[in-house]
Parts: sequence; structure tokens; C-alpha cells
Amino acid sequence: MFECKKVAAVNDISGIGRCSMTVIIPSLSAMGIQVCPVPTAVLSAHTGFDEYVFRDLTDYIKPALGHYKKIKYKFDCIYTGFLSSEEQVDYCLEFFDSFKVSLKVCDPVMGDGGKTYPTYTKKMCERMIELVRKADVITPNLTEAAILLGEEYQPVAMTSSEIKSWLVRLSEIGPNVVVITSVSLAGSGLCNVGYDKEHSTFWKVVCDYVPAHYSGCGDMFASVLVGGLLKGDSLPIAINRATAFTELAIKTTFSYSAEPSDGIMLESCLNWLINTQIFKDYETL
Ligand code: PXL
Repeated sequence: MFECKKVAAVNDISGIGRCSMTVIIPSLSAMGIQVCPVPTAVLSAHTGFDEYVFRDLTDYIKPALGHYKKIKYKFDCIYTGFLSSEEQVDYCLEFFDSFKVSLKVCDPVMGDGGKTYPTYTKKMCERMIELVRKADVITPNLTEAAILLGEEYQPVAMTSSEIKSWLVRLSEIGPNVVVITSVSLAGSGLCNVGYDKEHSTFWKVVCDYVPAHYSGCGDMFASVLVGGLLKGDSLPIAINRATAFTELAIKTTFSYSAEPSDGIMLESCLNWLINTQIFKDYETL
């Protein structure tokens, strides 16, 4: 019998603004992967809005995890993202520990553009490193990578050797695969870069700069990367696929002059994920 891969997605659900679960579920579903949502919080809108209703679901996660353990459910991947309390770090660790054969992916969602998101406390950011330590794959943006390394976020182009050293240092915390998004690289421009510790390989996929910022891009990138890896893509091809789709969705959104806080217009692009053969468009870093 055909069984599709199953991903436990530990992330929030935001009613408006297309991010987290409302991006993860359609993206992975389009790739033929089942998403099992483990909501960390329910929000009326993402935290980029001036106002939002926020319901923390910390007390839901532990019994939900208990249920999945009791019935010995098999997840192919545990993929963590936006957390809404410090305690949720403990439950994510317990998820990682309980499903030993699953691919453990941590998108260490904490901030963007040099700033942390308003619901993230200093302590939550400090504790994120515990999840990174146990993950197989991490997908920070440049802001999150800086927080994890205790570095200053600087909105200036980095050299290849600087970003390679960040990738290696992050992998030394634990994960075998590190992908950093939204890196401005001297001589290349905007790119997503990756490192595979086991094979000592560095990769980069260059993307076009679009002068707008939409919520949910990081969630979209990480979801498609996870989907690609679960379907057998090599790391550079998964980065290539995730970059190409995110770039397509960003350019589509920009072309409609859409309101940035409404997030990325993925509905009109999802067929690309279902049908497209990816061009092998990566380079070594
Ligand atoms: O895309 C990251 C994210 C996820 N969830 C919520 C957010 C954000 C970024 O703003 O506010 C609730």
C-alpha cells in the first residue's frame, strides 16, 4: 500500500497574514506529504500586525505528544518552528527524543531583519540553542543565525569565508545540515547557503532581490526544503527547489502590489510545486 511521508509540524496557526501552518500545510501537501499539525499557538494575525489576539497552546502540546507516543505513531519528520513559550522548547525536545528515527528539523524562528519577534523573550532565544543541538537540519535566517552564534546582525554583504565559518560553527552546535537564508554575499548578491557536515560540502543558490518583505517566506522555504529532503533530493537540489519556489511566490506577490502583511501569495503558485522538475541550478560556495 502506498503510504505518504508524515511530518509533525510544531508551529503556530495565524488567521491572517499567511505564515507558519497556513504556508506549511499547503506547501507540503502539494508535494505529496502529509502534515500532522501540532499547534503551538493560535493568533488572529501574525505578530507583524499592530494588534493580534494570541492564545498560547503550551498546555495542549504535552498531552498531544503523549497521545502520539501511546499509539506509537510513526512520523517521518518532526519539524519545529514558531514557539510561544519557553516550556515549549522542552516539549519539542521530547518530540525529538520520542521519535528517534524521524528526521529532526528545527527552523529556529526568532526574528528577521535584525530584530526578534515581539512574543520572543530573551530566555526563549537563549533556549533555542537546545533544540538546534538535537536537530539534524536547521534553517535559520541571517538574523537567527546571528542570535544563535552570539554575533551582531549586520545588514552588509558577507564574504564566502565569513558565511562558511558561520555555517561550520552552527553545525558544531549539533546539526549535520545547516541552511542559512537571506544572506547577502559579496560578489553574488542575495542567496541561500547550505553546509553538509558529513560530506564537508558547501552550497549556494542565488536568488533575485525583490524590494519588498512578505511574511511566511521563511516558512515556505523551510517547508519545501523539508519536502525535498523527504522525497530524496540531495541538499543542493532541495535548497534549489525551496529557493526557486519561494522566489516565484515572492515575484508573484510583488507583481500584484499586494499588501506585504497579507503574506506570500502561494495559492496561485502551488501547481508549480506539484508539477515542476527542478533545474539543477546550485553552485558550490
Ligand atoms: O514566519 C514566522 C512567523 C511565524 N508565526 C508568527 C509570526 C511570524 C513572523 O512574524 O508572527 C505568529
